[in-house]
Amino acid sequence: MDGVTRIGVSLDPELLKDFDKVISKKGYVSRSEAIRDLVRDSLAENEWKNDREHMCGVIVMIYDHNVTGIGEKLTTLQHGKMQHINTSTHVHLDHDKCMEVLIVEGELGALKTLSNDISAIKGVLRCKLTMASQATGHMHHVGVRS
Ligand code: NI
Repeated sequence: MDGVTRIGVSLDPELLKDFDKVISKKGYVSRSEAIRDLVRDSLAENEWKNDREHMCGVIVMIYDHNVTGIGEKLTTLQHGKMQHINTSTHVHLDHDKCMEVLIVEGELGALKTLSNDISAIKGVLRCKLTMASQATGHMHHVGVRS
């Protein structure tokens, strides 16, 4: 590989054994590849600690559509925060449960608030915010749920 700097890492044998076990389960072909991913994850997580950082990511929620008023509450909330919601997809999981995925962008603090507000709605069974990357703030709005 061009343009890489090689570093030596000292690990005690037990730690290395555990590490090798985990990375082989995950399907890594080399330690270098696994370490690169760990470093990237660690740097990304650090970005997620700064609430002023402009980020993009996804909110995944599961809810019970039978709960009175839940559809309207979710729609009203999302329309109020549409500047942060790039797009949304709804999947009917079974007779009672729906999954909705929102692609979101904005200051991390605002995205956390949006996710917490969704979690607080009665009938929302799970809601998880995952950050993907720092964002430029120029994501295109291709549509929001009506
Ligand atoms: Ni549904």
